[in-house]
Amino acid sequence: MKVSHIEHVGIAVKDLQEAIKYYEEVLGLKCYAIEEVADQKVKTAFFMVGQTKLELLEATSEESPVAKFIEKKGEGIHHLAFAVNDVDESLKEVKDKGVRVIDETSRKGAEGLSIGFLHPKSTFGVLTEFCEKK
Ligand code: CMX
Repeated sequence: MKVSHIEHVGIAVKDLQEAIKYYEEVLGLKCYAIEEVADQKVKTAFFMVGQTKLELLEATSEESPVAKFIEKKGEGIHHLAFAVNDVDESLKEVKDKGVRVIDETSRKGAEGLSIGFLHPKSTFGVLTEFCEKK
């Protein structure tokens, strides 16, 4: 597998519109897209900061991983996403090396990317995502 760069940093928020206001009006960034990812039970808002994206995440259901995260830990950094050359191959490779994967195979994430998650208990406390532009 090959990690090329940090694709995005995911930040869990309670209220997407309130959080967007902070990033736009205080930090002067521009939200370029808002997208609901039904499969992940989240609504996302994207900002470009140089080469890296910020992904704000609001839960769309109480069963959303983001709702559970906020309930337990409060708002804050939720995950780190690496761009890789091949998500399926990368998930298999890290699994073979003993890392606990959440997704055995890739699924469709925001912006049409192929994604897959590694469990934070196996990655030094950081929920880790692999992303691939198809
Ligand atoms: N970062 C770090 N640790 C986390 C975490 C996170 N984001 N989410 C959960 N944990 C920790 C919990 O604190 C808990 O630790 P303790 O046992 O020490 O208390 C442990 O992991 C288990 O957590 P849990 O609350 O019992 O939650 P679940 O096991 O039900 O789910 C996880 C945790 C990571 C498997 C689940 O959130 C998941 O599948 N995430 C991947 C999908 C996702 O997050 N989608 C939203 C983003 C989608 C997108 O970017 O498009």
